[in-house]
Amino acid sequence: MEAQDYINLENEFGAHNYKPLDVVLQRGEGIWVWDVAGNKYMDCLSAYSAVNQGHCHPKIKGTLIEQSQILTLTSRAFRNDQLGLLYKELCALTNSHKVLPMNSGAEAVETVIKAVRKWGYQVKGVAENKAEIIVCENNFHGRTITIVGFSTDRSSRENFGPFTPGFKIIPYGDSDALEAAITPNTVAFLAEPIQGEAGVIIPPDGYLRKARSICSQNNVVMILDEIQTGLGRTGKLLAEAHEGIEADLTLIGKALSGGFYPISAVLSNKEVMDVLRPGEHGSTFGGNPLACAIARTALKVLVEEGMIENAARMGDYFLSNLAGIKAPHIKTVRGRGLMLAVEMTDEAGGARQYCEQLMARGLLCKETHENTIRFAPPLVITKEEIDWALERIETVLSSG
Ligand code: IF1
Repeated sequence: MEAQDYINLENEFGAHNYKPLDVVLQRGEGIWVWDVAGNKYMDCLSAYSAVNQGHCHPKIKGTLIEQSQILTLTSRAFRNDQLGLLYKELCALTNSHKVLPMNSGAEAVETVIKAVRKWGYQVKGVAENKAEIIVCENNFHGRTITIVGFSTDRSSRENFGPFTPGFKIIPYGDSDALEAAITPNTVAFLAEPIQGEAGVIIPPDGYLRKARSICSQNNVVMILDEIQTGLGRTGKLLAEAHEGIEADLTLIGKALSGGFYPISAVLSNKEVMDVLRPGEHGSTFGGNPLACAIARTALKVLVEEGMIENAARMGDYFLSNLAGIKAPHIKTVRGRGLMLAVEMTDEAGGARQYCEQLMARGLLCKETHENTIRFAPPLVITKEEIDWALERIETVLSSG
């Protein structure tokens, strides 16, 4: 079968909820992937940051094979010998007190919504069904009904209502707006440290620190969604560290899987988690021994192999060189660590065509919204490989 045959199968039998680039991948190793015809590409998307450790990392693969031959799933009706160890290692690494494992990012978000609402009623003393959660414009937290209900993106929410009430939307990066939006019924503030889907939007310096103190002063739970920014992507283990703060609840997912097996987690720095009692929340696959074993190795290689420091160093290098590209249609370049974006002007004719041209030259990346191209390679990328990417990016962006 050739690429077009696979594409035809997807088009005929699959839901059309994506518009992927027409590259059919078959194999991956580190930052590189190969299509069914054997063409090689540099992956500058990393499965939306779920393969920070690089494709098919040998140690994570080893754990997958080993654990899959011993025990894969017990459900939480019974205990397993991997879950407690993952808890302990995650808490030590992130300075958290409690962990709640789920499978997807959206499930982790749903989990904290439940937890902070119950905390609001039982601990803060909010009247029944009155809890409010403050969220930000242009947020992206996942695809469930509740989550898209507080999205401001038309295609995410249009025609999917009615939605869950109890959310208040404020501008991102504006701590005064946060302060003004808080009422006695406010239980939590939920934000991304850097907005990913919105186009790698980095808030003003000091924003998260200010938000942290506003939340503390008002007895509001601060929730940071680090599903995309976490686990080394921005050059720190968690992006909150850039501002020297700790959220009360931190969500991680994506790269916790090492790119192998979905797992997400809620990290709790406060005893909010203790309000959840047996029978109130869970998931069949949440905390399964295969996912836990893989996550333990995924975290271990991230730290032991210096991927976080590499993301910081290589991110600086990538960003300063992107900023040096002279092309008429580049509007701005921004990034932190290896979460980078080039925003093109309205006259450029859309980011998609640039992604297609880069694909033709062996570099895979993805547009977000109309005009922004995102670059987020696995954190194992080297300087020489970034130079290779920059050559192609410069050629393509200069051609428009
Ligand atoms: C898709 C973007 C990335 C996330 C944050 C929660 C979730 C995500 C901050 C939900 C998921 C994804 C999902 C993916 C596209 C994608 C994305 F383009 F939307 F912005 F990563 F860059 N919080 N992000 O970024 O996690 O339930 O998917 O595990 O195709 O929808 P999930």
